[in-house]
Amino acid sequence: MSAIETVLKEDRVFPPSEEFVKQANISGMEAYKALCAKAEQDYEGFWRDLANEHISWHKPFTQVLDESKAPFFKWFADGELNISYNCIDRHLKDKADKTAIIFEKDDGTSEKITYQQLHDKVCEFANALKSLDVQKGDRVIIYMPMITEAVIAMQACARIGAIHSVVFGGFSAGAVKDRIKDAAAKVIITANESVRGGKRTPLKATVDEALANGDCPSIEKVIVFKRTDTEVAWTDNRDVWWHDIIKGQSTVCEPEVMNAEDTLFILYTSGSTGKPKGVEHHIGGYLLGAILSMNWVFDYKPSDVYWCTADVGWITGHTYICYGPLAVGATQIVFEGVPTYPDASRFWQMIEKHKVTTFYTAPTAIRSLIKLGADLPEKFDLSSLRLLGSVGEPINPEAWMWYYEKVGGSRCPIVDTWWQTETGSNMIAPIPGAFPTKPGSCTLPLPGIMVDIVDETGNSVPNGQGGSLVIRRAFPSLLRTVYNDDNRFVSTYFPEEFGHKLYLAGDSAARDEDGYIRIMGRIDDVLNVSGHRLGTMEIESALVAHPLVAEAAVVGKPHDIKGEAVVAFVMLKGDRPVGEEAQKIAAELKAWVAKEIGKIAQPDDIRFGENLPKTRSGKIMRRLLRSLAKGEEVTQDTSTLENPQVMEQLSQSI
Ligand code: 7RM
Repeated sequence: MSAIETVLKEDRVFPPSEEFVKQANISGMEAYKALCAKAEQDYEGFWRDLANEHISWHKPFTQVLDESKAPFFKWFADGELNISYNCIDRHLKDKADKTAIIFEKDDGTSEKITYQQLHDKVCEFANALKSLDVQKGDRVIIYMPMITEAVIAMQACARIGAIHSVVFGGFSAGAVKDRIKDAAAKVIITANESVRGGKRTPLKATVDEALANGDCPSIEKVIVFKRTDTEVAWTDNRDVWWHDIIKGQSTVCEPEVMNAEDTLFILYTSGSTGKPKGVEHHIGGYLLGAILSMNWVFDYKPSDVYWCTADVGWITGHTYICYGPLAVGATQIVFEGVPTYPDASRFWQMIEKHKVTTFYTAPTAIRSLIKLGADLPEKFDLSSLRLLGSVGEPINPEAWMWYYEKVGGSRCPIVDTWWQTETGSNMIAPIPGAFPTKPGSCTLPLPGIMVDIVDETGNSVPNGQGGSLVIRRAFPSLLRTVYNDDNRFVSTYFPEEFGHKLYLAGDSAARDEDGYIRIMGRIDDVLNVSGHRLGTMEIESALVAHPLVAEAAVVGKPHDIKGEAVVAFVMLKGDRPVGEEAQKIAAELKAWVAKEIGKIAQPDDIRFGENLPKTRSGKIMRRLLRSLAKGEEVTQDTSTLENPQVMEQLSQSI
């Protein structure tokens, strides 16, 4: 059976229960089809009505979509709003005392804050930022643990019109430095330490390292939140404590009136070439995507206790922690810890404790929890759950079934949500009160999202055939550009090969006989390790920056828990190392990559060859390396190789 046939053979179908359908925001397939039909017939009218219904505008827009500079699209371009007002202030008249955030610390204690308290804290911090001369349009880096203050910092930036760029707390000094420089950020917000899984990570020291040697001249201030009692090195005139700068600040800060097309944030993500790209999202369209998916996909109800386990360092944490849940006025959990601490029942224990109704996590977490304790969920009362979500990578049918039966009690629909940093919000996902679901399929596109699967010429492929996933029309939450690099935006996402007209997602996919979509994986050199996006080029650049390394090629291989694991093929400048020497250098290179990029990029497997397999024209044969990484018998003809003897060397793990 071909890969596509294997993927499409799934025939288990799970319709939502009658009870779920009855209470759903969108009930039944007809309701879904009616929305799709409206989008087909009157695309602009469809988005106009939704934007008017769901967003509180300071000044209403008159123009819906401006395509005059395509693919640089504008949405609601003359509208004015503030996203922090939409996430907080507009709830105060009837939900001031409703819990906005339940913060669960690593140690298992928790604290709640109401919408009124969130308002006051965001205003205080926004005023503090202003006192440091942070102005509309300035870039602010946020390098924080998963604590309420990370959300407060993001909301405060949005409130005063500063552009935030959150850097995941697991990234190294080198990665922090690259992002500060690309964004020319004025301020960085961090904490002395983060606390996860009982372990502390020194964030402030990493910031110091990034800023050392005057490498980041744009940075004027470092704001440090005191998460633990650990002392940190201090640079007077540059470093300020969070608790000091909020002292005496007013709890009122008028939201800055922003244009719908002003930039909300930049979030760096890996691509197939070069350094990470600064994906740029603008306020109005992004907010609409976040709200609609909360209602359509997460079937949001005011009584929900919503929990997305992502980190705010990724897009999922932006849209489904910082903005989406707050924009609809939800009560949500912000979790500082990890799923396996103090043990593998942490998630289930927290669902019982906080009576979580809506739970959104990643397949890699589900797979690791199955491995560590498949029977643990039944020890807890998970009856509060009514909806489960999955994001970040394809979910294998076995993990889907376990999630459905053991966690959801065969009662909760699973929304397998396909989307990307670039799309801002869910694109292909079940509408849980309308669609029957199938394990491993993200099902059908949301209303108004013109998804297609095409061949090299841009023509749709028939059901059952694989192709490249594209989106045929611009939609509000799509990225607007790559920060400082309009050319890269066009060539990556609206390439020439499709006449600059189709948004190219970079994934391959296929539809089954019902039109249900299955994502097969990336078509470019991007790996997905535990749901984290990593460019093979980035890891290769880090490796060749090591003094011993002459050349390196990185590929992925399938991994039970992580989805994909990183395999690096390395040629040293000196002789090919063997035995203990090889082990020592491999360990050194792993540590090096962790330091250059972050632990998530560390190769699982390093193999040394006296060369890499190349064609006679000098191209590294990646397809061959992928076979070697998987431990497959290499059936390809290697006779055209410049250096066939290296195949034997590179087939061995050390
Ligand atoms: C949200 C997020 C995007 C890439 C994307 C895919 C993969 C994400 C799914 C998925 C299969 C899914 N943003 N991906 N969700 N593959 N099914 N439900 O993950 O920018 O970090 O990554 O992740 O390859 O292109 S991301």
